[in-house]
Amino acid sequence: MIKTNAISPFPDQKPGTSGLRKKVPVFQQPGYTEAFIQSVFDSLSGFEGATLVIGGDGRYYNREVIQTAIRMAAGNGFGRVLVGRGGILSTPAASHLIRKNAAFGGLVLSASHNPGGPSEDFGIKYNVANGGPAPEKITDAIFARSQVIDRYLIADFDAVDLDRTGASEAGGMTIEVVDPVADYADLMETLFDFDAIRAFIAGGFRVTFDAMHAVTGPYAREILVRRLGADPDLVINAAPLEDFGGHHPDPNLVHAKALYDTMMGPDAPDFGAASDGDGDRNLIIGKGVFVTPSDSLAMLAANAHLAPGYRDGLKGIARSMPTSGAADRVAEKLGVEMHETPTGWKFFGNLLDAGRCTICGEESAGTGSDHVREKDGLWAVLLWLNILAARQQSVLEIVEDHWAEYGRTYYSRHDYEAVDTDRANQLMNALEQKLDQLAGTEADGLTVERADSFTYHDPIDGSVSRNQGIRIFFDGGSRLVFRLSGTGTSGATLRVYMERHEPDPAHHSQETQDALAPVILAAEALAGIREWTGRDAPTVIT
Ligand code: G16
Repeated sequence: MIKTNAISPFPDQKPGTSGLRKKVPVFQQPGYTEAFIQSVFDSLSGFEGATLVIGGDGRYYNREVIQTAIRMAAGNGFGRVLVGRGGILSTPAASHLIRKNAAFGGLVLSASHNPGGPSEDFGIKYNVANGGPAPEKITDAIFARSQVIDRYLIADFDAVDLDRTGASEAGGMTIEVVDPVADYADLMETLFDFDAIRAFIAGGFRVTFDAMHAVTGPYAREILVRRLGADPDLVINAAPLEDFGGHHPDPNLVHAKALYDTMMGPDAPDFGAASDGDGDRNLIIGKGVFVTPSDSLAMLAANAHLAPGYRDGLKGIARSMPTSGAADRVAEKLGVEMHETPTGWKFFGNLLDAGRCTICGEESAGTGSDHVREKDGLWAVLLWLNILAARQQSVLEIVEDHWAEYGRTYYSRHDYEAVDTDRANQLMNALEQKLDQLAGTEADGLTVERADSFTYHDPIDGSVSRNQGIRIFFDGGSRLVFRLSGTGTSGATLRVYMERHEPDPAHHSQETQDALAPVILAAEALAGIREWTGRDAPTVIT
């Protein structure tokens, strides 16, 4: 039986950089989750009888929302849902399932790298038929609908047993609980030379992977341990937990500090990596060397042809605007297109669909390719391993070779988290007001060459996205970017991105913050960060 339940709109259901992210108690308000899912369905058309993929990162409240989403899919007329066993699907695995099964779309339940638990974060994201996050025109429609929604449709049937794979019928719909790992692992085998990686590992190359008690544990065990022979004791925190063991499942130098310390220690394995809550981010650390995400994108792009899936070369490279220009130098050398998009993986979708780029990446620890339409943490790990196995070198050798050839781009991001929202907006407005007058002026020793607010013109569908961050370019090639995060759930997070290119190998071994000191000083001089935020120092430096 399908019920129509009356509901009132919630004012705060505007999807951010990657879907709707709120604290669990917000989602637990009566009707809140239902209102958002119904707003998603009401913004789509033509899904009668079609397939919907549903899965999440296993965080607190995942199972409850999955049951609701299944019943609402039936209530709204979907013909079939595919659900990951245990309610689990990593974000890239969900993207692959949508594509492989020609699904209409998918609901991905995740707040990514944000903490989980009864008073922590939850999230819902809608992905379209290409497997990628819904583009802005759909997220805008979802928000508009959420402001006037007055009812939701839900079928009435018993909770689905999420822990047993197999198909059942309920509410006029087929419900298939599927192995969350197998299809994804098989896809990875088509892209990478598993024999070479297995032989490399068997030859003594030691790999450690920190799943951060999040979704990638089962994927890492199947792929790295069972299929590639990595030491199971070095795949750590591999049991997914609803609260990620009380940590932030954010693979950066703050939240994956234990891995970093291991990799800098005397008995470090040869290769260390971590992934986030939903498995789309990656952290890469070689023995004694951290690879910044911006550098990782450039190095993966420069060497991708060594993996079977990319043997024919790249069609192009894309990066988000705040990501460093390191990959641009690779694109130039390869003679392929380089695209600069706003922050948000959704902006890569059109380029990938149109065959305008093969590899994409972001400074926020995301890298991926046209194999799915999401960034993909384990994919990045496997491409690194494939390159290492093919070149028979260490991470450090590959990094130093790359810098010697292309120069080193020093890069860092300073985050000021949970800042008062009004103050953060005022800081951005004040900067914006003076953009026109900045060229030629000096900021604590650096001269501004030009400054603007980034606008993206999508070359495929012609859409225009404005106000995507403030860029300040200095004489000599350094760059500063200011933006407010679209993924936080408390107050505002100010992100300040700094980069400086250094061509001379004699200057490639500076400490990053030292190398960027002039740009850091210029940021304070231009934006008055201390005064606006009331903070003396960033919350997180990556
Ligand atoms: C999401 C988006 C990414 C973005 C990141 C940070 O990642 O998919 O494209 O770079 O957020 O965004 P912001 O700077 O607005 O916080 P994830 O891994 O959180 O889904």
